[in-house]
Amino acid sequence: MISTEAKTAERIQKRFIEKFGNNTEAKDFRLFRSPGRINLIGEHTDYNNGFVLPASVDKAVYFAISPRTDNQVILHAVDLNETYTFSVEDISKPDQKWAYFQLGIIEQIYKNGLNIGGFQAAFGGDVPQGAGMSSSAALECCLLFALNEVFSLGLDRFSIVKMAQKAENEYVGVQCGIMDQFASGFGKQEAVIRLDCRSLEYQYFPFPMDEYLIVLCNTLVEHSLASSEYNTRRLECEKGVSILQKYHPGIKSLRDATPQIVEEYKDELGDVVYRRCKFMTEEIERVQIACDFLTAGDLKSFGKKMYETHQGLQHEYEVSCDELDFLVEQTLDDDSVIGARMMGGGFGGCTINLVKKDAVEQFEEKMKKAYQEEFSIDMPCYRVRITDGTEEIVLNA
Ligand code: GAF
Repeated sequence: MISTEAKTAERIQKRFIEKFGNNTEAKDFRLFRSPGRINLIGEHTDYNNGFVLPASVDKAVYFAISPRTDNQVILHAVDLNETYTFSVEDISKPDQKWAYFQLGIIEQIYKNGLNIGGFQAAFGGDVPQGAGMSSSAALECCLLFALNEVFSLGLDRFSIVKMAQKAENEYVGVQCGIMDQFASGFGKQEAVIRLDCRSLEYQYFPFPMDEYLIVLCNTLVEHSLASSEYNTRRLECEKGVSILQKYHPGIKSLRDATPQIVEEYKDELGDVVYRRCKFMTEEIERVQIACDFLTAGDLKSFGKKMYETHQGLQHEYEVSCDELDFLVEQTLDDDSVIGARMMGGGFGGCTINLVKKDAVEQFEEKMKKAYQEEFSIDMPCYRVRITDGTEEIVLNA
């Protein structure tokens, strides 16, 4: 673990000790880490049963936790300095929205016929919120992984990520796909994960970081359309499936269609649904092509695919926004950037950029200046490293 990560972990552990250190159960606490994620290519493809190419990064959520002898749960949100206490059997929705993720996890434990006792936990981390880096998936995976260890629930990693996704769908109420939880749970140092979101088969591809670095530019905006439009896109894709299915009964999701099939039924799909289906079928194919470029060590061609993805997300899938488009546009005449696009659900969050290592400082300076001039916002940039997924950690004394 590099020093910035260790510092964040230490901060959470220290807070746990300050808060709970004088009760007898606290001395046996354990510390867990779940990372946020990036996604190189394959956006909105997860809920269409397609392919994605995410990786877990060195910005993470940490949980320091110990079981209690009673049935109380005490959750301390370090970064908010707020505490929520409840009985482990009571999973009704609290006023504190931040506790939905944890309660959603406890609900999933019950729904799977498992049981836990009371526990106390301090949690927090450095995954920027609203940046499209999956801070919520990290939170869910971290707590479930921790409870699985502490209460010996016997869950494997697949069950953990699937239950974490369900917590988000059923308790938090966000109809996300599986990508974020999978990336947080299955991340591997210096590798991206090609995940088949239908079968959950996955393959790691080494991602070379010797010549280029991954830099995220955080727009710091989160337009209110994000969640409503996300659900609308899902419905539009389903509508496309129901039309194509009439002619090709084997099409159960857009994963089973091709750009050629979509083209054939363009008129019947109608303008909007046609454009959603066009983007989606092309994007699913693009992930496969991009992986071939990775295997061939051709990062420049890989980067070109990222630009194509952005074009599609901007014009056909329509989930981008002015701030994201502006940032991608700034890179078009920059020789030090070989790929850039918006990342995640859209309507704000970050762009992901592949930038020549020796030009990163200049790149960041230029982007910050341009963004400041255009939007009067002091934009943060993050150089991310690809790390392992959810794990237990022990800090040196
Ligand atoms: C969000 C969702 F949570 C993911 O499941 C995925 O659909 C992503 O948007 C878009 O690719 O992060």
